[in-house]
Amino acid sequence: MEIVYNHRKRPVTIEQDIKSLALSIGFDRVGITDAAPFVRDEAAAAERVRSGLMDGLHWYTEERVRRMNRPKTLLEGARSVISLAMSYKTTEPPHASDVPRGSVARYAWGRDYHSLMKSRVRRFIREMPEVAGAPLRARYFVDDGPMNDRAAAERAGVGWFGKNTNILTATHGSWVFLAEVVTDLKLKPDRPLKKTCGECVRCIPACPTDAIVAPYVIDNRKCISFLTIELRGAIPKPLRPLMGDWVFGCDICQEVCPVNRKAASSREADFGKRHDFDAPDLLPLLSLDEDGFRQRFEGSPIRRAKLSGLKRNVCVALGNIGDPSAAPALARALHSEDALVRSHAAWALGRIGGDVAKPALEAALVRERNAETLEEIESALKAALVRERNAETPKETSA
Ligand code: B12
Ligand code: SF4
Ligand code: SF4
Repeated sequence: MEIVYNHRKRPVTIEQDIKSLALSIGFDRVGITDAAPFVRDEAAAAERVRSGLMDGLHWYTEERVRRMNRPKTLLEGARSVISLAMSYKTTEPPHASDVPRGSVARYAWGRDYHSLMKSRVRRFIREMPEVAGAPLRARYFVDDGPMNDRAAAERAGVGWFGKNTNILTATHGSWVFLAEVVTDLKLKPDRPLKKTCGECVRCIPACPTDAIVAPYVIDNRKCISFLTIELRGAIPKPLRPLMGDWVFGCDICQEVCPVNRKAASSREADFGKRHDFDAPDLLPLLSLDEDGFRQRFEGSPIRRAKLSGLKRNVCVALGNIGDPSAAPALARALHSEDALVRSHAAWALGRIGGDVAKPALEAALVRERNAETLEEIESALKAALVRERNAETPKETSA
């Protein structure tokens, strides 16, 4: 191993210099592993695909699983993988509660992490050869490439797998984004941490949709993060009442995690909240058009849901919040050009019921031409009627 000396004449390894460089560029944790395959993770992920738990993510195939767990297939001559983590934990802003508001996963409160992390990783790679004292080849991954980010982070000692499948770091909890640099530079690997969740299982029963089907195993199809961000099309009806007010992503299994209680905050101002992104006022979102959506969510991860998906999520959240003040806006959404929005607005009106919802649903029943939406309106009307009947039936008292 090559050893260089700093000005105090203490030996400093290339590995230490590379880590110092990463920290100076803004990463919060850094670790190194070799480029051997992630054998356990490949087997687990392939099994997950075969058993249908990754259904809905059409790009998540067995072929992708093979590539993302074999760093040597990603860069010719790959010898090391540098795992980088950056905290996105920013402080919770206060909000007035006079209007129905939704919840947005913390990672989406600020600027899109892909662009920010990518520019930092590029800088890291540019400056690495000088630190290493040798030319090198490198390829980087920030979430969207064929690389198993969590498997690399675990083996590089950046953190450990929580039972909710998130990587937990000792300093910043699981509120970290992960990225990797695969390089042909030979570096001394770090050891995986010895830490585990121990006896704790808090996140498992906390998941409202029971998506954590076993420790370290998520059923993607039930995860609110998948339902609100990745799913195109209707949200399965049995899951809607369980989704609460989440309109983009979900943080419940991280919020309940005791390790996150002590998590240090992000140094990155760009991850800080933008106006009304963390707990958006829901009703104005229902009347956004494509231009308005683009302007409002410029540079935000929320754009990934697309306007149609976001409005669908807003309808579900409003149905779950159950505030009658949302009924007029939902009634207008029954006139949307988008059948997906009409269907979910109908569902929400069925949950809210009352003097605005019922006539709006009856009128929609007459004009609707889309078969699936018609079915949604019919069952929403039934739900509204049951609600009305229950409200009229006097409750038994013990007196
Ligand atoms: C697909 C995906 C999703 C899917 C599927 C989630 C999932 N659990 O895989 C959906 C859309 C639901 C999702 C949601 C979220 N995601 Co996501 N997602 C990914 C992506 C693109 C691939 C992950 C993957 O391969 N999953 C496949 C399954 C098989 O892997 P796994 O669940 O991690 O399971 C592993 C363990 O079971 C392990 N294992 C097997 N046996 C055993 C046994 C033991 C004892 C142990 C310890 C481990 C272990 O092997 C498996 C494979 O590595 C990565 C980016 C990337 N390229 O890696 C981001 C990524 C995992 N997501 C991320 C984030 C932030 C989220 C959300 C928090 C966003 C949100 N707030 O809404 C949620 C968290 C939900 C959750 N509890 O996992 C971060 C996680 C950062 C971290 N600290 O871990 C990543 C790494 C993106 C990034 N670069 O920062 N995500
Ligand atoms: S992100 Fe939400 S829905 Fe997904 S596993 Fe965690 S608690 Fe469950
Ligand atoms: S809540 Fe408990 S079991 Fe779940 S990830 Fe955190 S420490 Fe692990």
